[in-house]
Amino acid sequence: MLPPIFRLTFWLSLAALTSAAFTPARAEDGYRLWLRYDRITDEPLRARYATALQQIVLSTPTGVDSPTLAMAREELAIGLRGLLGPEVKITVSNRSTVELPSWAELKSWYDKYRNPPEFYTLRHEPSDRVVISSVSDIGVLYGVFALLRHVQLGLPLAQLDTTSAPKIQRRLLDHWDNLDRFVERGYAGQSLWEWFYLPEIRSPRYRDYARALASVGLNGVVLNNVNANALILTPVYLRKVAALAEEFRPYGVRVYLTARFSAPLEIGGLKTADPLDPAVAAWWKAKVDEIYTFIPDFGGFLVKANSEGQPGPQEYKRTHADGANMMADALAPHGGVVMWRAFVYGADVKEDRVKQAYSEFMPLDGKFRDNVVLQVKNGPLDFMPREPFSPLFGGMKKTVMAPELQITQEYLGQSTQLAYLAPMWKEVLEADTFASRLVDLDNARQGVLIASSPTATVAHVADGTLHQLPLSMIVGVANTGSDRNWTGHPLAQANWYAFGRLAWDHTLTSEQIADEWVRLTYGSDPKVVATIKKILLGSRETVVNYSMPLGLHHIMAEGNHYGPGPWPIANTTRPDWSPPYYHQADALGLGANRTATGSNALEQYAPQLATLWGNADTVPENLLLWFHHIAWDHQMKSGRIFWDELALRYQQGVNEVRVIQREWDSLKGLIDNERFTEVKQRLVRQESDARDWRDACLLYFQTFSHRPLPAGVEQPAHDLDYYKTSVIRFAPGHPGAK
Ligand code: BDP
Repeated sequence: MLPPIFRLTFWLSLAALTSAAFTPARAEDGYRLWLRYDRITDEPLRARYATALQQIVLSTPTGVDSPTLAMAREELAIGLRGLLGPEVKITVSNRSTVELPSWAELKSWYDKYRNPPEFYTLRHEPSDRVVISSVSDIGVLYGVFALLRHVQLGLPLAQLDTTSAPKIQRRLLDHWDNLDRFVERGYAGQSLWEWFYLPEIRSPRYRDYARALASVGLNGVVLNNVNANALILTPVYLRKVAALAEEFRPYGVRVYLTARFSAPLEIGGLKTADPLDPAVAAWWKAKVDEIYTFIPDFGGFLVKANSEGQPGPQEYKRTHADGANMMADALAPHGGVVMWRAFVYGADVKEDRVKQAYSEFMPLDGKFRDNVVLQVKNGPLDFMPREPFSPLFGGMKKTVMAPELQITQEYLGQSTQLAYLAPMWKEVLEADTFASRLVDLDNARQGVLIASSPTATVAHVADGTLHQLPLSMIVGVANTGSDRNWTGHPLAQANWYAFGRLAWDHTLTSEQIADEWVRLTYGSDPKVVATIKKILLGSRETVVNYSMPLGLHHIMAEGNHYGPGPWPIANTTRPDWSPPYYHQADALGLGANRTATGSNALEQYAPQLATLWGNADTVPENLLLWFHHIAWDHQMKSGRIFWDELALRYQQGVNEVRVIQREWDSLKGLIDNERFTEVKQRLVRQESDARDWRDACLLYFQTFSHRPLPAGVEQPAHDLDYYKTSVIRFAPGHPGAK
């Protein structure tokens, strides 16, 4: 097999060859993602770049070459050759001739602000040299990707000079991948990890995957499913994990694993997994020491405990903190962390499910070790198309919290429908928790390395600035798989890209990220850029409109979570898995009353928010049914009654898909036929799915409202029974699909 660098080169040069030689008819399969490096067609621009970029200096304190710098040089050489043509002289040096803060000074910033040295500085010198510097090799690699992005986007050279540092330290993808390569809630084929063939046989995709991660600044990956199998912790699998870690390492990507809490019983021969039992703690310590002999830079464990049937400390009458701290103590000497998930809710608990995580974890604030991160889904329920932010972000003050976002579109049309998720994530990251302001304003004003806004948004919790905690992390549940284009839906690549860019810098806007991604992926034709951007930016709201508008949630089909299913689930022992638990439809109206007269989930938010959201007239309309039971004839802001508004929102969602279809059709001939057709076909399916959502939900809710559909809403194609009995079988990504 070719050494990795050549595999990469071979793959890229093949791509360049096919693109140059067979432009009109080439098979455009999407494999190259946003790293295409096609020749710049604007000749004056290309010539300007070619002159300015004749010499590139990669500058680090040591100036010594390394595997990471080798990747950086290779990437630059391939990228600039593809984009500009002539060969570029690339050197590694320890001398930066431009005026930079001293290395020592830069390093002290990092020590002060706790960020690892991953920043980069780009300088274009008058002598037509570009210097990319950092205190670390990985920082230089990030700088290389930034330079290539700059050129790909055709930005002016005058704007090249920048310093950029990640706002969040650990920026991770979580894979819900099983050892048999089934991906739970994965819609892009099988797992990328070929466990059977590892460690000897290594797919070139491993490097390409890590390269894609590094290109957007992601630096960690949890390889396996939160519904974990303890076998991953046995030496046979650790050797395989070590092989993946080796492939990823030059790209600055560290490997993490999920740890099954009952592993001491399953693979350790112990009789208990009680975290306070010394033998259990000793077993984990030995296991962790062993892991580090295989993977010296192992990142740590992710744990789903006492949730949806997963084992945990509560089986031994211990707290989540007892469990997390026991593992954290084993990892601490090696610099590893424990990500403990807050996604817990009990089968027997009577409390409103959306309140349970807060009730469970708030009393534990301050009880976790420094190297424990509480991993909190963005909303209090479960990745719905729209949720308010989880109240834990505003509540806990002494616990490091990592927002967990879902890149894979479990509840937003999976890989069949289009939903660009950056606007959803921004909504959460920018939400003001109204938590007490602890930000050091003076530092914020001066420092480029900490957030400049004094508000207490979820982003300020995530980047650690709000409570000045020593660690910061953000996590996205991956949407990648073995499909040739990585993500199934060609436009879902934008979500992978957007997650990485936001993890690096949460102040970027959805629009900026969409603009970048479209240009990198489809080229800079103004009509193509404007059209795809417009389609992307509105797409998440469109899915909300035709599936769960006005704050509706959890009304999807049972099990596969794909289509509509607002009716009760037959024979379930879990009322909290049945949609009426959430929508509470009755003769009076619709929606969950979470005000003081209902479950009072509002009490978990800051008083300012509880007041604002506790009133049906002041709560944002898009969260109305999350917090209120609304009468069918309630007057809405539009002047319509609620029932009519609801019906028209569903119709609006369908209409918007039709607009997207027309806009996409206008791109025929302007982009390659392969990706054009793939998206076009998916949009046909999306329009039909949107009608199903509208019809099934309105017919079902109509059995309570007893009102006619207002003018402008199309009549359903079938009766309610048809939708109730149309069960989708063998849907992808559904564990235990039948
Ligand atoms: C739910 C998924 C389930 C996951 C669970 C989790 O349906 O497959 O195991 O989240 O996050 O959304 O643990």
